Amino acid sequence: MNIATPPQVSTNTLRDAIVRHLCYSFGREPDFAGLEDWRMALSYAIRDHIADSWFRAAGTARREGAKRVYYLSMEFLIGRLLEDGIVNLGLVDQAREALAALGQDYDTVLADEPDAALGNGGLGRLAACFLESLSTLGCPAYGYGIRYEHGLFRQSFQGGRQIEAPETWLLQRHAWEFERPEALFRIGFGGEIEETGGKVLWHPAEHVDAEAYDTPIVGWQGKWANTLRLWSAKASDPFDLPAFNRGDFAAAAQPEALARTISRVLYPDDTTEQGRELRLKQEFFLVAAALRDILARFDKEHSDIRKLPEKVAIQLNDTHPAVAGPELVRILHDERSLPFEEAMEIARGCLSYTNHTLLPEALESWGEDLFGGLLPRHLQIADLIDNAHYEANPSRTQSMRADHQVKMGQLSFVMAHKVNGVSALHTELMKETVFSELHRLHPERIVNQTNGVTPRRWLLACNPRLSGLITETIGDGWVADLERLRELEPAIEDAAWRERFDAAKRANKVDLSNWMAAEQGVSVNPDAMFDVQIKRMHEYKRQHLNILETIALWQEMKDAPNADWTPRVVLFAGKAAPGYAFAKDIIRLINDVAAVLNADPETGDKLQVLFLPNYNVTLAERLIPAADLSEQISTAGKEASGTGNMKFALNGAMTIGTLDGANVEIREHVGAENFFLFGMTASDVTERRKVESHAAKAIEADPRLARALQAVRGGTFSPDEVDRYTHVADNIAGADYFLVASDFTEYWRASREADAAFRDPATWIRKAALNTARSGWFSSDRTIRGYMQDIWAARSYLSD
Ligand code: NBG
Repeated sequence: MNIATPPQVSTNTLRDAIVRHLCYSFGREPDFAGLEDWRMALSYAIRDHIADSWFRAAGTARREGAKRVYYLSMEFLIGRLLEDGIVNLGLVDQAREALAALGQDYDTVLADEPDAALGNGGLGRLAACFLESLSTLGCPAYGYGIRYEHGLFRQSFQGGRQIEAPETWLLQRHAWEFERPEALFRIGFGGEIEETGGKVLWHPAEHVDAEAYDTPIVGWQGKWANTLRLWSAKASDPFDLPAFNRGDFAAAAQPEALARTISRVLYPDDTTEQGRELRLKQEFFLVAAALRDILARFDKEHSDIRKLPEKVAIQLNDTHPAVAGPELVRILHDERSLPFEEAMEIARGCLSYTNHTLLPEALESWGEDLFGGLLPRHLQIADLIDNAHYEANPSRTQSMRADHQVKMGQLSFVMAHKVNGVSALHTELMKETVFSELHRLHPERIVNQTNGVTPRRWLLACNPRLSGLITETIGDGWVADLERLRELEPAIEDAAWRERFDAAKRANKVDLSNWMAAEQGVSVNPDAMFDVQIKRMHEYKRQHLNILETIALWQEMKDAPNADWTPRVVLFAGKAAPGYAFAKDIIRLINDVAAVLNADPETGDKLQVLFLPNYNVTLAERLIPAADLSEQISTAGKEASGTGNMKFALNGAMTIGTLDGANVEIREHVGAENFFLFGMTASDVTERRKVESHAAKAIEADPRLARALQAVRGGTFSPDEVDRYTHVADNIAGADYFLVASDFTEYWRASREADAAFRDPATWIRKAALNTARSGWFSSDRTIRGYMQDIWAARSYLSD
């Protein structure tokens, strides 16, 4: 059970390993190697050490017959992995020096790695942080997902408009995965059901093969590594030879093309469903392959299937893998002959479900024709589950099978032994709204696990200046025990220390400014406040509130150009779902506003706006360490948690935000005086929506808002097409479901408070540093410990 730490690796050993891989894994002599060759060789040299941890961890788990945690997720937003591996193995100096000895620049080599964008946003990044924390904590675990050929689309702008291009991360060589042709499962769809002798058999009409690709995910100090297993779809019968011999080459290639469609694209949308049948196919493909794999591993180690819940914990990341309930019951009942009730109990003992949103349009529900056409036996089982649940709870009024639908939220709830929300507020709202009846029937089932982020990537690796200062001040114990950042508090009272904190932030801002000048051709003032809103584009996240306030500020600056304004650089980044027209219009509006403001000689040195294209994990790692102000301004009750909000606070940015999601807990931890709060609460929001013409009233009461809206409506930012944004202004002045108008006045007030605070550097720096010192609770290590204890009954196999 004792896990040895990996052997110390010297610069020379690492250098030799790089050269060896360059020559013998990639067939390149050093003199002829290009950047990608160096990156691949370094990655393989690092991967060797990760693989050693990985083998040791797998061996321990097997020997101990350990309970495994299985995290089923349609998204894993892992980003780049090379720096992550180097940092977690503690090999930064050695890698830098080894490359230098070979005439290569460390940062350039690292920057060559493609960013694996196998997710949309917070939900996918959370899954990635969780895998890293599971490894850091030594909890045996697998992430199961899909190996999308194309991750989230690549975004660029043309005339301010979002342009989508396919993401081609697999065209470059990918260093981290191991293909597992032996881990292959045949997955069926459609077909018939046969009932014979009291047995039910499903005969699918169509098959595809799921082939595994494994990526080891290493934890802090390389003590443990878990597996991310991604499934790729291959044709079961790759080639239709008779068709080929007839000369019909297109038909011959069809089975292959059809199958590959399943793992071709990640749905570029985290709130609505598109391409419905394909999406359901993807979900079942993931679930069916994962469950076969889980059971094969269980069968190797144990003989009594009734022990499954003691050895297997399966977490459903949102409802996307919810068909795991019926599929596991089908396997246990139809294939392994357990009585139906018992099959359901065993499945429920293994399964638990995380809800990530209350937005009604994001709660999956499938028409029974579609569902039953693709998964006929699962539809029957969903009915049986629903009936059994009704018989046990006759006071129930809502069925998961109402309106000819299969409601995946309710199905997940009924099939899970625990259901969790992702922040305290969100969990309470779940109990009061979407799951109120199920909560009444099963009051012990809903628990909260507030999200977290891994401090290895989101502080240690992405912000070496600040993390260096922290380690110098309190030692490096904080990396594995983030709450120890509290030990910084005495140092924060020391003016000289605060200056060093500030110098780190300023240097990060200079780096970002230089990068933006080089990449975007825009020079910004590094002494201005860097005010950052980065996240998916959505009306509930209210990027339009931010740009309206920016417009109002610009108008006031023009009224009094010589007043003592706090200079601001307002930065945005984020992708809009290709079918979400309003969100795309907001991107264009922001770009149009940026063009006008940045060219204004009166204000251009005080107020600049920039929308950075193609937001991804790598861009977040660049922006967050350089931020002064973190914009977390969603309509209260809509953002389940947020995790970007945690990354900013940890890196010493102040938050301007509403009482929504995890903002509530961030404010409690960092202190109300170190957080710019504004806006309505979730219950205010519900009440305000009932007020007739609430938006018109808010606009009438605030001339600043009226003037800013008038500029949007009147074509100030679209002189070539005056009415381009009339509908945006109408939306805000009309129904205004997300209460942009009603929260504007308070948001303006809080923004000016932020301006005033920023003009007093001593106070600002102290507040910013306190944000860092008090964000320790938002480590995903804390979150994962919570899941291990309250949901999975899983343990750590590390000895210390
Ligand atoms: C998102 C929420 C975020 C939350 C992440 C991770 C979905 C469906 N939900 O607020 O919008 O932080 O999940 O829990 O993507």
